[in-house]
Amino acid sequence: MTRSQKIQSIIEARKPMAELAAQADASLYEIEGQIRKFKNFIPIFSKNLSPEVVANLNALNPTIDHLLSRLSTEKGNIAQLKYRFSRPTLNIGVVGRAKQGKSTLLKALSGLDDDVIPTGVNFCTGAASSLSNVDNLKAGDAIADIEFHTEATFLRDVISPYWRQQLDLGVPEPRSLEEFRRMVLPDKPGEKCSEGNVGGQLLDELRDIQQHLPEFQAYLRGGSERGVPRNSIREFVAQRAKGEKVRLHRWRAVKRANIQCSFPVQDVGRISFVDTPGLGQIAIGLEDYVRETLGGDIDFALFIRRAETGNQTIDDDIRLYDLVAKSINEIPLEQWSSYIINRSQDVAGQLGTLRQNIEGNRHIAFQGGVRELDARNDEEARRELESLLDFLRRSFRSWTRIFTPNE
Ligand SMILES: Nc1nc2c(ncn2[C@@H]2O[C@H](COP(=O)(O)OP(=O)(O)O)[C@@H](O)[C@H]2O)c(=O)[nH]1
Ligand SMILES: [Mg+2]
Repeated sequence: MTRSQKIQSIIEARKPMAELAAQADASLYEIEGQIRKFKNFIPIFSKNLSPEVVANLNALNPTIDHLLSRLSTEKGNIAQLKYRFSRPTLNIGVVGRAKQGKSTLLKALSGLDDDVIPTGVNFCTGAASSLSNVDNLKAGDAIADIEFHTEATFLRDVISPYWRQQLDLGVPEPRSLEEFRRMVLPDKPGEKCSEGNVGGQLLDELRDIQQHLPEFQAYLRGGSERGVPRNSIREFVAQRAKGEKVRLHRWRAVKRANIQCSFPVQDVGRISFVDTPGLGQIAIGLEDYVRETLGGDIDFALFIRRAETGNQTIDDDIRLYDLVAKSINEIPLEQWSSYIINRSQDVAGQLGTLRQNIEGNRHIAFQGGVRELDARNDEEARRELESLLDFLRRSFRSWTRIFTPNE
């Protein structure tokens, strides 16, 4: 079976689940309607009933409201599943801290170059982007739709998180962009800052955003710019221009880039990769995206971390895992993730400890396995994609259990 056939078979295998989700959605809608009807009848029939019965019926109201609110949450979850299962592409996302080789791995898997998937020594990916393989472009070509923040979403998603971090800045959170632009930020975090050294880094980053606001402010108009050609994509998504010397700032205004490309790698079929900037102390606003949206955007998460000498603690991995897990309620993250240790020649001996720490931790689990590869080795990366597809083909079959837990 060719790779694109495998991908197609995964996409087909989940269509019945989209149908089950639609049926579940219809049932919930019906139940909700009946409960509302009952609630509305109480005052109408009360006229003919004894005060005691009326009091008993009215006492049911809080329970009814609670039920209705639970139903509404449940409907939201089901809608997310329906969307996920009826998607015409297989979406694979990379998650990890900055500089772990996320973009490098996606480059190897797709065959795309740095114009479309920027990588670099200096925090290169700025904005989250999805890269979809289409067949109406020349191999290697790409064209992007860039979605921008409005002033309001920029304040909410990018600026506000800095005030949620207890930096004790001594200035109130800005209510408008103009207020942010004119605000005098302190030289260092206040005494009540509970973030330690990180507090100073965060404040520097906030100051950096403020200083460079003139370079991207004009883009904070919402909507999207369509048809951005291949050679301009980097200006919207990367933190550095090619060669990594010149800093770029437009990515700050970008909510997301949707890039259509023709992957130079043969036979990848209807696949989409989602590249995310590094999560960690920096780029805190991105955490909201990961927690709220990522589970809807991707079918499978590849956690990736570079093997390094020294520190093999996994606190950050656990934090990231929890964040991604929250983005979808119905399917445990364990079922749609694997952990990749990005190995390089120089630290081969260190892998054991990291692997033990990951595999030995009860809080995190990866049914796709804990795997080792060199993200810069195209052959190895592509072999990994092959085993991932085989895993997905096996595992999607068992997912119908979400809707029929007793079988
Ligand atoms: N030595 C070494 N460098 C790597 C490895 N993987 C990626 N890099 C380099 O590390 C830098 C960061 O990689 P990138 O893919 O941009 O990381 P991302 O921030 O996770 O997307 C780049 O300069 C890569 O060439 C690896 O396994 N070993
Ligand atoms: Mg990157």
